[in-house]
Amino acid sequence: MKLYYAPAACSQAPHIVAREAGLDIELAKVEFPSKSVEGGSLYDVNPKGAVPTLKLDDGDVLTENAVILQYLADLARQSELALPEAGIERYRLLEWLNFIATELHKGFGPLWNPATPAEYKAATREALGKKFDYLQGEIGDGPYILGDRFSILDAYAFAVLNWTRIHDIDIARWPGLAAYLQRVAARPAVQATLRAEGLI
Ligand SMILES: N[C@@H](CCC(=O)N[C@@H](CS)C(=O)NCC(=O)O)C(=O)O
Repeated sequence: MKLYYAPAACSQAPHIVAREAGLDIELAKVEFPSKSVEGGSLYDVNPKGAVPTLKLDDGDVLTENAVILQYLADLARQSELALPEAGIERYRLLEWLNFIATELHKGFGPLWNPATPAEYKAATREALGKKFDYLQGEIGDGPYILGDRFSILDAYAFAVLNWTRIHDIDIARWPGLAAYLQRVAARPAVQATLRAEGLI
């Protein structure tokens, strides 16, 4: 399996999950904004030109973070990362996954665009702040989103919440989230991921 990633991008979530699960994964670093990779282009592998992109050993290519994360969790069925088989727990996890993908991850969208006017960026930060209020209230003392069990949700939320540093949002306004980020960061697999991405 090969994971196309960019340092500190949302591809950090499957990168963390692969390491947490001890999966054998090869990394291909994509240069942004050129999207060049291994002498070619990310578009050669994924016409959407986005990371994460996961190339499976049989040549199939999977895209979309929320799907790649579920795929990896299914490969790690024997581990803490296993998805609940059925019942409300499964749908609760999917509900969170959708929230992280569509509200948190994509909530940052306008902040990445240099053409976004300053007032719109300010409104975006405010809207994100409301999502952070909600997330902080739900996590409480956690230690993780689902309580005791570290899951794909934490890998994804961790990657995305760290963008607050890039976009001038002071995470200290949410002490519960700041503490949560520290807990996730302390996990050996997360440290290994950050090292591999050249971030520490
Ligand atoms: N819908 C995709 C979006 C992934 C995404 O936003 N990736 C960003 C990095 S965090 C990216 O590659 N952006 C480059 C682009 O879309 O041009 C998913 O959920 O995986």
